[in-house]
Amino acid sequence: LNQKGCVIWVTGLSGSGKSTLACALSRALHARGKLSYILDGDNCRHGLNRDLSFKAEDRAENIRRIGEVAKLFADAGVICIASLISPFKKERDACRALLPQGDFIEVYMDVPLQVCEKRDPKGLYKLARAGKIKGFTGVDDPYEPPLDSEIVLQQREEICDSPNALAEIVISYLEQKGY
Ligand code: GGZ
Repeated sequence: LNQKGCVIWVTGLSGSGKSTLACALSRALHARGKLSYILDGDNCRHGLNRDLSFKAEDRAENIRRIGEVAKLFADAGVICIASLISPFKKERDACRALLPQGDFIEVYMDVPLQVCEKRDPKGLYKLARAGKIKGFTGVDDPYEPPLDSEIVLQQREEICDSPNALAEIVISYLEQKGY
């Protein structure tokens, strides 16, 4: 395998485009002959993390486990794309600390809550506003924005940039860093 492993940690609110970016990025890497693997929070909650809820301590454990698994993939030389809300700075930083300097690349999907809420692809914000989901991130549960992400993908507009364009920003960063 002619590549160096790393973790691309995609954090942001529900509806900020984490999973979409992860897919576009994985495809763009594949086209360049690079092996990647996506660890998606929502998907992992059906298997590895099916015992975890959305209360703070379970979110912390969700982040921790995905961080540990991502490290294993990176050790194996894979570009591991972890996409989960990961609302807490402390847990994100703990995942960062598992990897050698430079091998943890945090990507912040910086999309205002109002934009995510307007997109509401799964209708979850609507349910949260109606009180049918309790403790929804951004509505009645916290999100601590990263202050020092390697990459910030800002989307101030409702009409989003194409996922491929965003993926290219990450690809450029990776190329520049020799991955
Ligand atoms: C936030 C929730 C909640 C609550 C269900 N809060 O955008 P989605 O729908 O498709 O993905 C979200 C997913 C969040 O799981 P994560 O593992 O990424 O979260 S965390 O890192 O905080 O552990 C959302 C859906 O699950 N979802 N209930 N209460 N998002």
